[in-house]
Amino acid sequence: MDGFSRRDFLRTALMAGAYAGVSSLMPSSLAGDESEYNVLFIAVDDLRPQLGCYGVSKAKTPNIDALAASGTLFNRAYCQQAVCSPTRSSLLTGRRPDTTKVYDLQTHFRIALPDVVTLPEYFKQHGYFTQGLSKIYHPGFDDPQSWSVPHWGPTAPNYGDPEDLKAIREETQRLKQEGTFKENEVVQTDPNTGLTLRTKRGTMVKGPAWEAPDVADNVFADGMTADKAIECLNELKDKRFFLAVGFLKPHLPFVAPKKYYDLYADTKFTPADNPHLPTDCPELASAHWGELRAYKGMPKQGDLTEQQAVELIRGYHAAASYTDAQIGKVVNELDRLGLRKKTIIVLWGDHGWQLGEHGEWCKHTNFEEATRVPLIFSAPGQKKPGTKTDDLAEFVDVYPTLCDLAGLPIPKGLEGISLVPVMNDPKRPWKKAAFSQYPRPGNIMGYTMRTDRYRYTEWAESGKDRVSVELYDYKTDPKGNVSIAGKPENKELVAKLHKMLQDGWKSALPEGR
Ligand SMILES: [Ca+2]
Repeated sequence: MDGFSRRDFLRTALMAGAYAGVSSLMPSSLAGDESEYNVLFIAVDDLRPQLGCYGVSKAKTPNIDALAASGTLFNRAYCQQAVCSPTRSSLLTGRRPDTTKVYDLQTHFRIALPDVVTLPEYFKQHGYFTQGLSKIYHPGFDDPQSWSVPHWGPTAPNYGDPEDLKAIREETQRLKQEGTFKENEVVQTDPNTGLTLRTKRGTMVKGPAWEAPDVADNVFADGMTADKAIECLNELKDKRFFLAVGFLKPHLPFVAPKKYYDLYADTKFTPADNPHLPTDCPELASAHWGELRAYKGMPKQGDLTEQQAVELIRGYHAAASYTDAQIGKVVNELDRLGLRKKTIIVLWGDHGWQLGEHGEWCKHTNFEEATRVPLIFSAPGQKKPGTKTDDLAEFVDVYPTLCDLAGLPIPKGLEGISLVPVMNDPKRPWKKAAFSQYPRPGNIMGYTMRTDRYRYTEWAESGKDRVSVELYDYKTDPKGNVSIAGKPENKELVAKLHKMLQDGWKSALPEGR
């Protein structure tokens, strides 16, 4: 963020001496060559903080827990929009959805921001070798200029059971014969580069929502990705690298090798105890979890059975443990190669995930469970390894934080701030609020804001006065089960929070930032 925070951090770094010369005055083409630190950037799809290190004792995630024990865990980190492409576009450009204009899965950020320098691209400009593996940008919307070599993606089956794969093939064939199957379509490309800018989604034929075949890790995509990442680390070990490694689980379907389900064979899971919309919450807040309903055996409408809910929760944990094990392989290789002492690691799950809370499954809402995300930084020589902070953090902060940790100047135009001051002092006063948003059909946008104590949300149709409001007080209602926005005694509080939301993220920054 500024010279002070970086200097403050680097004073304690193992390699402080070697860093003294890195500053924003250095020609950008040389900065990476002079920088001491690599970056291992780990993106996990649909991972909420359902992890041991976040206090979830049932979760078996020893590798992510170990990473947290070596770094800083952000206990209250929030994505800017709880669905894949919008959150990834936001984090990777360091801009919020209202700037990227990516609110759906069909739009590339280069339509609104043709010249934006993405996070990996920025490191590339500073002499880093940047490489992306598996899901970093949303599938179909890669950004070739971000990478030194073409992006790599695994080719793997979605299921292990041949019967499940056969059923998908047969259903696809049937729809094609019937004439109702639609292929994914590219509807807009960049005339100069041919880059896909806008797509139209085709038919997706789904299998079961969970499966536990007795197969090796690398039969599926994430195991292949871990193998590839290990290969890349060996190739890149003498370069200054920014290696982005994406993992697909625990995204649906919860398909993981049986050994990860076996970890939970004796674990008793129970459905969420608040499986209903919060009291006095507007219907607009609900997303109705169409994503899950599309899987075989899931109800097309109405509730899940208790058994289904429990199996989904078990599957989510097993799929997260599978990814945790793959992350462990990659980090262990970094250790084995002796690269850990010069590699900054960041781990993030792209948005939260509702496991039945508020009657919701999946993401696509502005609720706490959909917007709260895991975020862990582990940097060599960091002042307070193994600390957790309750200071508010946002995904737009990842870009400037990595620049700050690597000693690169923080570019202009980013809409977040470096979290290095919090890594140095996890209890310091920090942002007053974290902001997220989610659109609904009919030109409606829901803006939400998490403060230390409250979540305040407004839903409104563009250009219209009518606004639906939600307010949760986590001090008196830790699960956010009752919206108290309409209570007469909260009129002044609602007015104050409304103003804070209107004033936006700049007004919520810490003093002096
Ligand atoms: Ca996702």
